[in-house]
Amino acid sequence: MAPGFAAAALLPGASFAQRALSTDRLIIRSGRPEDLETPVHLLNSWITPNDVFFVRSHFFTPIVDAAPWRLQVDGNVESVLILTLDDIRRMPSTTVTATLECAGNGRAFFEPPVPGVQWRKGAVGTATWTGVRLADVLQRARVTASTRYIWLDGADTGVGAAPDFIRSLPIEKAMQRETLLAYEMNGEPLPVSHGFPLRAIVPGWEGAYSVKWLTHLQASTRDHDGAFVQAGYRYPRKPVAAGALVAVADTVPLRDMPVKSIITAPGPDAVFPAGAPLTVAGFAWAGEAEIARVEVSTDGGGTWQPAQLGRDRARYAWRQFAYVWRTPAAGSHRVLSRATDTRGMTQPATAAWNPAGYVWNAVDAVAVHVGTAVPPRAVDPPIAPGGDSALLTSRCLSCHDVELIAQQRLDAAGWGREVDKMIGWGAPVTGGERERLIADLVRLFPAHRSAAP
Ligand code: HEC
Ligand SMILES: Nc1nc2c(c(=O)[nH]1)N[C@H]1C(S)=C(S)[C@@H](COP(=O)(O)O)O[C@H]1N2
Ligand SMILES: [Mo]
Repeated sequence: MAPGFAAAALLPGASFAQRALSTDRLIIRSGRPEDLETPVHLLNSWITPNDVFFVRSHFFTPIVDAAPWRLQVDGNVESVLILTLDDIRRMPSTTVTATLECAGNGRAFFEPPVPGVQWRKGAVGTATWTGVRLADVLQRARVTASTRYIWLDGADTGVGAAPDFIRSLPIEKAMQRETLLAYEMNGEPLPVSHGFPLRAIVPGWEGAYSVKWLTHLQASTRDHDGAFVQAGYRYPRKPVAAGALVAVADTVPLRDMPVKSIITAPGPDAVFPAGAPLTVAGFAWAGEAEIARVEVSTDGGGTWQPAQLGRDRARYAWRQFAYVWRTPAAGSHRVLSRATDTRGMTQPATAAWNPAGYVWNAVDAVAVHVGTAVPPRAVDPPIAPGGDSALLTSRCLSCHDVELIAQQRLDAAGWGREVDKMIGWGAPVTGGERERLIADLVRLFPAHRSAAP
């Protein structure tokens, strides 16, 4: 039986979609589970439309029927709450425009490569979210004074022996006015891929706090002990050497996101006629801080000019920026953007390497060609350079598609760690097969490729 169906059996009232969002406009990093990236040319408005908003889902997308669905609020509370969607819609509603970015956005740019979805620039978007304040729900349940964390769980369940996706939100952030349980995204009911019928929105913090398909909130005096709190979404306490292995004890949970900007136009390797002005545009955001300024360099970082910031703004939303380059000379140029936030932090020239490839926030750069053809580039070898592996087909493709494997850029040691992780999560690999499988992975998906475009 396909794992999707086994998982569905565990959760009455939910079925699991093979792929809930049918779109040919997003970059499919993984079709099953759904990891879909927005190509930068579609990031061209302050609000990102629902049908092009990136999707990041660890497991199969649950299709929840709104009628039997309930949100249960329990744990360290004086009155356990069980709310229907109508109960929630009858509470006072709040609307917040907030940017959501996956902690792994930009992972593909880290060297040496790190395992995980190889996002480039587009695991980020901004939407207007409508729902109720999480604080209002917690007050209704009369959360007791000793509560320090709210555990958030959704209707998705881990495949195989992989752990459930449960996140733990510190009570101070849970009580903030802008922290929502949202049922609408850009004025429409939440799309299935974005968490229908109810999701958390935790503005300013990395995306994984914004738990989708919410079913259960639990107030607790302690942090949750599951893998998505104690192992995932953590960042080294101190800078580490590139490529180092870091013990969990030397990490802290990721929360707020640092200052960052991306150039969305021109796209990579765009060609322009000589003699015409050229607009460099994009977005900048800074977690819980605001953007103070964005600068653009058209000479590879030698000099910087201020960009104009767009008028649209909200406390936790990105700012659009634009810079008109009036007199680009003929030739190829490296155009950069660099944002500074109200905390005084500026994007670094290169992001600090960390084993999970989180928070890539280096100054952004695109190559622009004026009055000239795109210079020929070395062509990367194709993702799957032919060949086959019966072992891979039979042992690795029951829980996810091959693309999640093919996009990695790992060496034998890196593949060994991945295979061991998958065995831990239930991949049926016997001792004798392990080495053959690693050899197949190294042969089929060589490490020394640049990340997929
Ligand atoms: C029992 C289910 C299961 C099997 C079988 C399985 N995987 Fe996975 N795999 C997962 C899950 C769950 C994820 C994580 C999905 C996520 O977090 O987005 C994952 C993710 C991955 C990733 C992405 C990087 C990462 O660590 O998140 C790679 C690479 C991968 N698997 C390789 C393999 C290989 C190679 C095999 C065969 C040995 C395999 N998988 C078999 C469940 C499985
Ligand atoms: N239940 C559940 N919620 C989840 C996830 C998930 O896998 N399961 N992924 C998280 C991550 S890692 C991110 S970045 C955001 C992405 O939200 P989106 O898919 O609406 O863009 O959802 C978060 N909420
Ligand atoms: Mo994420």
